[in-house]
Amino acid sequence: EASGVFGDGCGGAGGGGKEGGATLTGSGSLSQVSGVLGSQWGDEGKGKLVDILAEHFDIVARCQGGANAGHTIYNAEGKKFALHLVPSGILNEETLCVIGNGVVVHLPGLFKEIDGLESNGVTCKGRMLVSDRAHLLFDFHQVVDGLREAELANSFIGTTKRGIGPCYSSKAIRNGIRVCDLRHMDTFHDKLEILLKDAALRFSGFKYSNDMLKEEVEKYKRFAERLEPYIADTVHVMNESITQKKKILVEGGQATMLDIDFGTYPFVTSSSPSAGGICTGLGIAPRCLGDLIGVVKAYTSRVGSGPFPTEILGKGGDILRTAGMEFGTTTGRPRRCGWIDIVSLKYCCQINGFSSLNLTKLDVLSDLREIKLGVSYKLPGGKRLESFPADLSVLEQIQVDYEVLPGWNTDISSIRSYKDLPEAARRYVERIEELVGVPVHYIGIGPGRDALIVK
Ligand code: 2SA
Ligand code: GDP
Ligand code: MG
Repeated sequence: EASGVFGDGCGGAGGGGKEGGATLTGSGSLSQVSGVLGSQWGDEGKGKLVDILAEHFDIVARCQGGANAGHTIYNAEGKKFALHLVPSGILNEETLCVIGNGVVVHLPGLFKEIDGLESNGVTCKGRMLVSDRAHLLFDFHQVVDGLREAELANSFIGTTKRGIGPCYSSKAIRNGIRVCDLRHMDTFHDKLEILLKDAALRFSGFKYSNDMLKEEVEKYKRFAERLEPYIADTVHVMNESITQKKKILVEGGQATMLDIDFGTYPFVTSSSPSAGGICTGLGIAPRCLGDLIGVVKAYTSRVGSGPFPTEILGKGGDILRTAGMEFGTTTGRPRRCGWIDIVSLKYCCQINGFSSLNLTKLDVLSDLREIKLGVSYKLPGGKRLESFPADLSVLEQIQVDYEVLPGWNTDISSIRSYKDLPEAARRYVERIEELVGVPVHYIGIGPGRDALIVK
């Protein structure tokens, strides 16, 4: 039968081997290939939505980034899991998890994560595939990440120091080492030596010895054996799955405002966390993409340096950070906090074409008397900006116009139905929908799996 991905296997509502999800979507079932993407500067709560939706999908796949991501999820018993490379579908026993070609894979970290999950009763073997085209991220990439940050001194990016930029640099400059190279250990030593030599030539602080290199190669021989059952041509697997009408949910890491092209460059990550990254990072054709859900926090956070127009400095920011427990899932760094930014959110909606939004952490705003929404940017002379500026010097000058709405001053964390939310909370949600022009289908009112209102 298989008419291929250009036959009737692509797109469409529902589709797939898995039934429904209707009760979870607020407007019928999600498309055969759907995605959950960050629409601020990360940590919007993508992992939680992916974990919740996973039971309606056959596959949950990561397409970009690496162990810089930190997705915190809770299982049915309320046990906490912090995932970095393993997709957030792993807690759902029937889900196949895929680490796509666009991901950069640090094997020591991946095995540590797998061990941690397995010791907590979550099986990974037989349930997870790693693309043979994915690039390997080595310990030395992490060292180089740190050296680059140190070299930048006061203009440091505030990376997670997980080696992400250096590994994508190796990929772009075309001497990277891929997962499929683990099947050719005879040439592995020489390939790795080229990378280490490069790093030593560039950074006087970077040293390596032949013994270290040999040791690393021996380690990777063991890793190669351990990884073998996970290695697959995931491009083929994804496209065969589409033909077989299986349902695929793509889990974004980071967010559009950290996108290498669309984010606040150079204060961005080195991958494409926006919609385009799904196609390049998994080998899925654009016409196969269906519903993309933008995850947006009811306020905004950013970790690392770079422009943040609606940031609240001082005590106000501390209140949100404490109430929202805004500390990095990977590094533990305190996150900068501020009001929701409608200008950047609209920009993210344009780029990604979100079909709906998941507004998360609405509960965190419950104690505030007033809530602000950044609705437009203007230049010092008063001229309004039409779009999100590329130029950081412009972003530094802009002033944000705010709309102020009343708070609701009551605990909403046990509410499960939209109509039961206080009127002021509903007004806030509906104002966001009005300003952005995209419906909010999901509202997060707590970290737990059940703390979700479907509108
Ligand atoms: P990198 O390490 O090269 O990707 O850093 C470049 C920028 O991207 C930001 N970035 C993130 N921002 C928010 N959350 C991320 N994941 C972790 C989390 C972060 C943590 O879930 O909390 O634990 O600190 C993430 N990953 C990358 C980073 O802060 C830089 O601004
Ligand atoms: P991700 O990187 O987008 O997956 O987000 P993180 O897991 O890094 O950060 C989101 C944090 O907020 C996690 O600790 C979640 O458990 C938590 N969280 C997610 N949704 C909600 C919500 O609706 N309310 C509250 N209070 N916490 C939430
Ligand atoms: Mg995170």
